[in-house]
Amino acid sequence: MLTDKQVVFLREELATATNPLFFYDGDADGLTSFLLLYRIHREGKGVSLTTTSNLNESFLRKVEELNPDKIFILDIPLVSQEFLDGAKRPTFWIDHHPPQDRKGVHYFNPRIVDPSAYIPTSRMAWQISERGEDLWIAAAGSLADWHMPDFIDHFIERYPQFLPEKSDLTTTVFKSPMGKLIKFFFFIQKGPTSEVRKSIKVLTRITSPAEIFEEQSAAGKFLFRRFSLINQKYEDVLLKAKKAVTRSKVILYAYTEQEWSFTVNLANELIALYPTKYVIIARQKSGEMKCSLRGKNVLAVLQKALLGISGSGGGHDDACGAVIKEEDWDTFFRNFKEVVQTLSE
Ligand SMILES: [Mn+2]
Repeated sequence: MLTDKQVVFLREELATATNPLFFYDGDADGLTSFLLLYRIHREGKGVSLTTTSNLNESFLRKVEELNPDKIFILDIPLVSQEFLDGAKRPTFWIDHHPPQDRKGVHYFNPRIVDPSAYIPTSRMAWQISERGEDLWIAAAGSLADWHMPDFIDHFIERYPQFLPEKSDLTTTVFKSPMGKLIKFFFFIQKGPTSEVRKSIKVLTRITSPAEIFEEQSAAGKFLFRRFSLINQKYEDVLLKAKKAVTRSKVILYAYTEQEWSFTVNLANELIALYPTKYVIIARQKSGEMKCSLRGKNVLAVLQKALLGISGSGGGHDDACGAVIKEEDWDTFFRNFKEVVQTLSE
């Protein structure tokens, strides 16, 4: 968490910004972090990173184009020194991935002090915001990053239709109506750029989740329709993925959908529903298999299975990603199953 002093400092920096530029990660934690901070003063612009998690010098074009007086970087794991040197503006970076060593930036990361801390960026953005109307955005952001927020009782009291009672993360995120609200912040960022941009613009003005989910305004109706369409596509693939579950320790679901990627969401939902298994969700695209992998120490399993394979991967101990050349896929998968097999012996 941010200290009281840091909260006061960041509030002041936001208040005195006239045209802040927010770079944020294109997932639910990133988007909710942006919304929470943007909605305090409704000034400036937001730019999401969708295809990379590295804010490098190629993004200096955006800085020149939008000419901000300050830059806020939210939930982005990597920022290049060249970007920071070239930006030439006061820059504030709030994140919770492994700490980086950079100069010329006000860097806020709870893992600098406590390497085991797990505080989503949106939880810190909520410390800065505390704008009562936005409690639902903050709750969805934390839960989307697999963190039960300490203000959940307050949320339940205010929005029992989304969460009738306190429970564990799996039940809250995947087996309660809250699940839809969390998925909303992921799925609204998928699809054609122009539609995503419009959706986020509309979202900066929404006053309650009921405005969306009960279609209480034209803006809410627009967002709900768009979410429902994407969510239906997700439900279709989820159903197919669940059918791939057998007695085997490894769940593999490979799909080819070109336009819509649900890989990360599918992997997270399946491992929550089948916590003792290993999950591989693979999307076939341009001669490669892009995978999300989940399971106990799956990173170590992945590293062994990758030996001699054209492919690469990395991430956290229990959740990682990999890209494998299509022609090596069968060998890779055989390796993977063998490593899992030796683990359970
Ligand atoms: Mn995050």
